[in-house]
Amino acid sequence: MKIMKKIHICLSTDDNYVKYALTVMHSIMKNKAWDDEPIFHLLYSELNEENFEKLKSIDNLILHEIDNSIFSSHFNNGVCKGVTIPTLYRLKLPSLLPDVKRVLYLDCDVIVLKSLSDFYNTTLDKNQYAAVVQDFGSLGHLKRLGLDSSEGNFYFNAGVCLFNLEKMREDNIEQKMFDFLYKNWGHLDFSDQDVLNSVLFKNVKKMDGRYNFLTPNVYFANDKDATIVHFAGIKPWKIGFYNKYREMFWHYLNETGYNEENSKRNMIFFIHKRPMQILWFIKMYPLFFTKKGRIKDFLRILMNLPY
Ligand SMILES: [Mn+2]
Repeated sequence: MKIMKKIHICLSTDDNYVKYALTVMHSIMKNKAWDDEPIFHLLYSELNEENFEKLKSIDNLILHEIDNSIFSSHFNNGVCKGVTIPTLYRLKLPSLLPDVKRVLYLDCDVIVLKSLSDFYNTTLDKNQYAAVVQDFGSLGHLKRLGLDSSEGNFYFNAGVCLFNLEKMREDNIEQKMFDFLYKNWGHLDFSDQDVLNSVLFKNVKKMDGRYNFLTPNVYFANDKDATIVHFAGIKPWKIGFYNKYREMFWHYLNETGYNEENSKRNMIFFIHKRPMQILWFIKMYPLFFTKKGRIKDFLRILMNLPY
């Protein structure tokens, strides 16, 4: 008898991101183990007919319509510092999925290259609300938020979070997150990610980087076992440095039925846009590399040299 292993996965989207959500889901289906059974939960507030139609191509997809007014009543136009409302949906997961014990939340700027089963079934201690991966510039973020930065504590990237919803409901974490958000809105540089880090602080399991492989690391880190690749920073649909993951992203996107041309996005960059890219890296550099001795790596990025 076949025993399928259910994996609850959640994404948030608006009309603009549906094609990327489809790309994520497609990459999951393509690279899953035979006995994985992904169940997709898609959070949205409004989508056009064309997008609803496209979403029908995904099996095991559950649509959850969110009332944006719960957010926008608190925030001007619902937007702050370039962050859109859908990014906040993840904070509502404990009540949105009352029958789900754990859910893997994914940003739409990821691709999944292997089975998610190991990650999804990782053991969590009684006090752990989530399993997550450390972000760039962890120390700086902790200091910025006034969190204890002593050994062992870390700031995580919220683009990939395995949430222990059962435990979060038990301790009323959703309410705590919204209290924190309303109190600090306008002062948070990384909106939902700052909320999650502040409220779940110390009560999360630190996972290996391969479960949220941040693409700027492609130039330094061993990515052999990368399971979830996260386009943190420059999105593959924006002009940027060439790397193999951008190529893979476009491959999966096109397999979902979109016929978009990606080559120019890489090529144009080399001709016209390099100065912009360099400025971006200079701006982000202190956040990426807090350790000494990384200047060489930085120069390699600028020169686009392979190792
Ligand atoms: Mn992201």
